[in-house]
Amino acid sequence: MLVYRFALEEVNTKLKILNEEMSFIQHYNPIEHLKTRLKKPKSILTKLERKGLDITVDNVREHVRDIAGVRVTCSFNADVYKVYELICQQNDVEVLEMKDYIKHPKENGYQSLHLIISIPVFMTNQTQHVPVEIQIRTIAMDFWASLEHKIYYKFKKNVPDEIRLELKETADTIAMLDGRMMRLNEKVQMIKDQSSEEDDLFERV
Ligand code: 0O2
Repeated sequence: MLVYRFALEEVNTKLKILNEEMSFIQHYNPIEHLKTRLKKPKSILTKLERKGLDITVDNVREHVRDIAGVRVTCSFNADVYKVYELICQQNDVEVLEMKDYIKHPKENGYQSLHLIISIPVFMTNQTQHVPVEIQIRTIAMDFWASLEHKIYYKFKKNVPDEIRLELKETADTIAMLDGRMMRLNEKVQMIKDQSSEEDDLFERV
């Protein structure tokens, strides 16, 4: 598990640096919050069983690519894609897989951008390329996802239809709210840009 912990720390530091650099240079930070987790051994075994695979080290390495997980929350969906772009631009990162549940939401309403990346971990006598799962979503959708996850496990995956429907409706409301907040932010940005252009003009006159 050690190598996964190292990979997790590397990705966490990388994302923190990118965010702080953007905040310093552009006075804007796309990441609101970062959270890391290492998958528990029991959950790793459950995942292998779910996939119908034998419990071997090779199968874990090849088929369980979310042992190291990072969750990134952003204010707006535009920031989610900005973070994705920043990750893709990193020379030492290879994006192995991307699932866009924002453009293609899941049936239950879940919206999030999922990446599996590979990052090199340099140790004393070897370099290992370690997979890390990165989930990027809005704060509002993260709130929904954490409640939905709890409900899913509370009902042992058999969520009653009435609750399933209500969850879908709340996910749709959140998607609508995310859209409105993003448009509002764009409007504010436009007004700010216009007023700074007017200030410039006034100074030159
Ligand atoms: P846990 O307990 O959170 O780790 P794969 O990993 O590719 O074999 P899958 O399900 O095809 O499996 O990958 P996907 O769709 O990218 O989902 C990976 C993770 O995203 C899940 O991990 C969840 O954490 C989260 N996720 C996916 N769908 C939903 C959803 O509908 N609701 C919520 N709340 N979270 C979701 P695990 O291993 O399933 O679970």
